[in-house]
Amino acid sequence: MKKTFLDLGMQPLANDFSKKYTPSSLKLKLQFDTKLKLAMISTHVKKEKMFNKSYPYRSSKSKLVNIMFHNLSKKIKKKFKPKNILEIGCNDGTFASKFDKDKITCVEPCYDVALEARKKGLKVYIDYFDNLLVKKLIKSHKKFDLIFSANTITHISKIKSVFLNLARVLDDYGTIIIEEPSLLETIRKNSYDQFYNEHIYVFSTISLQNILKIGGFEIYDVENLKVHGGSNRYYIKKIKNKKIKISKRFKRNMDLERKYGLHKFSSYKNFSKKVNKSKMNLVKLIKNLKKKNKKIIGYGASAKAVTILNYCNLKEKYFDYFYDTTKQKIGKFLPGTRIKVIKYKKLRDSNIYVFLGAWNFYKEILKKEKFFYNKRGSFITHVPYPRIIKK
Ligand code: JHZ
Repeated sequence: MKKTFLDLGMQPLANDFSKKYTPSSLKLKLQFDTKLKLAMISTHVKKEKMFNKSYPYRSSKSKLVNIMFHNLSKKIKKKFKPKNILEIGCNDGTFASKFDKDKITCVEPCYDVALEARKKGLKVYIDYFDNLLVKKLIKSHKKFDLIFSANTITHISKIKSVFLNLARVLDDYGTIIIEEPSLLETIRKNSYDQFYNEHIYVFSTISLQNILKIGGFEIYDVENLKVHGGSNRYYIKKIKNKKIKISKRFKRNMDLERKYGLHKFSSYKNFSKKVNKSKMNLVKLIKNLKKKNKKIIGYGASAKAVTILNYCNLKEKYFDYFYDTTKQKIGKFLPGTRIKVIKYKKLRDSNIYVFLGAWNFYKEILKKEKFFYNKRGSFITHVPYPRIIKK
């Protein structure tokens, strides 16, 4: 049974950056599946509408993501010594390019992004990871001994079939490593903006373990990561593979999540109350600044920022523009608003207020904007509660 716990109102497709104004036409509610203990969105958009030629997100844009992938690739080479790797959702090849090109096969459905990965010399199937592609992979490849996927599995609606397919292409003694936003961190940070049309699910260790059982898998280790506002890196094996032991870290994560009540609907109702309060306080903060004629801009036209602005109905009346470094977003409207995304310039004017659309890269941004911060320029964030940050 699915029980609704939060209504995020009308939302646009969070990555639908366009030169034309696109209204928010998607009803977005958050639900809890009482059987799988899984948090998810209520309306699932067709994958072709979300992940296509014009998809703007590029993983290479963040220094932190680059460093994390570099460190992980070193660890994988040392610990697993993989001979045949599959990456699902390789984006522009930021992770895959850290490996020998003949050892890794990639899957990426967004055409332009996939071409960028191919330009790096990678073997990329421009396809969705579905039954058809899995048939192709089985025909032309040996089974994979390591499968990696970052921020992709939660984007696939047919979650059970994903793991059934993974069971078909993974060697019996192989490992799957997936990175996804952490539900526990989402709740702790009150970062409700982790839920939008692309994030169909936000996993807890508890819910992922329940889903995995369906494909004959189990988690054997979990690492907590700071990236993307708090993510988990799950290490997964086939249940029948008894060579690998279940780590203490996995058990600790499960215990902590139970302590926070992630297996109980009442916890989601509490989260919902906190989110409503956060919305009220952010709206108040922004409106007060506007009453004082302050200029407010956004920094980082992230999918998360789109979700916040649409949920709080804080649009062009309040924000002059959003800065972003992504070529594919510049000159376009932030989805569901008439706020223009413009090419990023170093912050100079310390009288303006800068809303952190990319709050998850706060440390990286602070380093870049030392001048602004040292001149007592003001940032605004909603995480973990709405406030102004200044030196
Ligand atoms: P960022 C995307 O979400 C979409 P988003 C996707 N669904 C997902 O799961 C995660 O990524 C992984 C810009 N920026 O990474 C770049 C600057 O301009 O938080 C991005 O447009 N200057 C696949 O969109 C945006 O901010 C900077 O200094 O929520 C950040 O988006 C930095 C650091 C970023 O992901």
